[in-house]
Amino acid sequence: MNFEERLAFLQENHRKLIEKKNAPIEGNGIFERWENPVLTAAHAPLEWRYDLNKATNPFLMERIGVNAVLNAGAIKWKGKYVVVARVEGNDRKSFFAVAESPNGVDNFKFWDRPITMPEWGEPATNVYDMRLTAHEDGWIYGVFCVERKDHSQENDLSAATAAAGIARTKDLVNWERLPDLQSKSQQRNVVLHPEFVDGKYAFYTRPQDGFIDAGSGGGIGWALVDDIENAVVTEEKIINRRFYHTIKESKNGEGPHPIKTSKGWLHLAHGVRGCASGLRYVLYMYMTALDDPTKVIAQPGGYFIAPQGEEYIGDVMNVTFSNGWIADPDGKVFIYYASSDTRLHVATSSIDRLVDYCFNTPADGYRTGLSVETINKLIDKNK
Ligand code: BGC
Ligand code: BMA
Repeated sequence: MNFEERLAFLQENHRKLIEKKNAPIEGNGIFERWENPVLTAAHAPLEWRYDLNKATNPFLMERIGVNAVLNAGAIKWKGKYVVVARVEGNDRKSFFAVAESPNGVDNFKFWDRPITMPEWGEPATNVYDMRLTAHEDGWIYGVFCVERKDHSQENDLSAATAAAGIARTKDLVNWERLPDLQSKSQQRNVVLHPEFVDGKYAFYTRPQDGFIDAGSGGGIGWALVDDIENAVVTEEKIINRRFYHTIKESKNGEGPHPIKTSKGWLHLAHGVRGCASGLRYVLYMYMTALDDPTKVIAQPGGYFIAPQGEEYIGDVMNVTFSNGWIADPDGKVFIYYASSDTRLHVATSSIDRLVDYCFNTPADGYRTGLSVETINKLIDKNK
């Protein structure tokens, strides 16, 4: 193909991919997965990847590769379904980029440029997994993981530190960076609660012993912060614990901020267990009380979404991860989850179904005997 033919070929394929219609797949009744991923590396605009000038790129070769589009924050904004995705280049550096869709399930299109995130402190080696919160203070916040080299261990090339970066915006284009959340431990999966609690900003945290190990961290934490422009964790209480021989034995973390329902705060989180093939990441749900977002009132046992089919395959196998969902005024819920750190999918459900799921799915009994007892109860009921 000559330059012009190749350009037409690339543009046509890109347009077809973006405009591809999506369709729901009937499943377990709790949610519907949709057939096609909503964002992949191939959705990245051609202008980000190709020098489109014939004089400087006569072979029309890709100059900058995009490796994956994954873990996206999500928000309904000006009537559009908007995600802030983690886009990862072939160089393993990830950054944030906004994509929008008219219907939440297909036609996701990236805005012209990725987000230029201002730095705070030592410039980050990597940033990822932004949680978006339209806070009652009027700002849209993005809280994300900031990874830097751990300079206390220069001989270990993989030694790193994780902290929660905080930025805010009114238009999703211009971001004001605030100081990182100050905390005794390293932090990943930090999420800002949308409402003030006791007049303070409230964060879901995930204290960890080191860069990878949640260790003695205990689970998903909660901390109240006086000043968002100088956010310091003084007290942290664990609100959703990890347990032996469950889907969240080794780690867990809050997903997007919880959705407020008439029955309580509806939470989406991820749980991790270690096995011979590595870490397995699945999604689970729980609910907390409206008058006390730290009090768990429902904890369905087991996972809500786990990898299935092609979702198993990718850069980091056996991973489903979510940091974004959108609840429409009519109660429809769009859950954006990534598979195997490679692509972004959508599953849809409703607030009523998810609340029903949380209250009526048996809790984990923590031992096999109780699992059998629970099944027998259901069989008796069905007799
Ligand atoms: C990766 C993340 C991962 C984290 C912990 C980072 O370097 O970019 O995707 O969650 O390490 O394994
Ligand atoms: C984590 C997350 C994600 C990622 C997952 C699996 O720690 O923060 O970025 O999806 O690991 O690699």
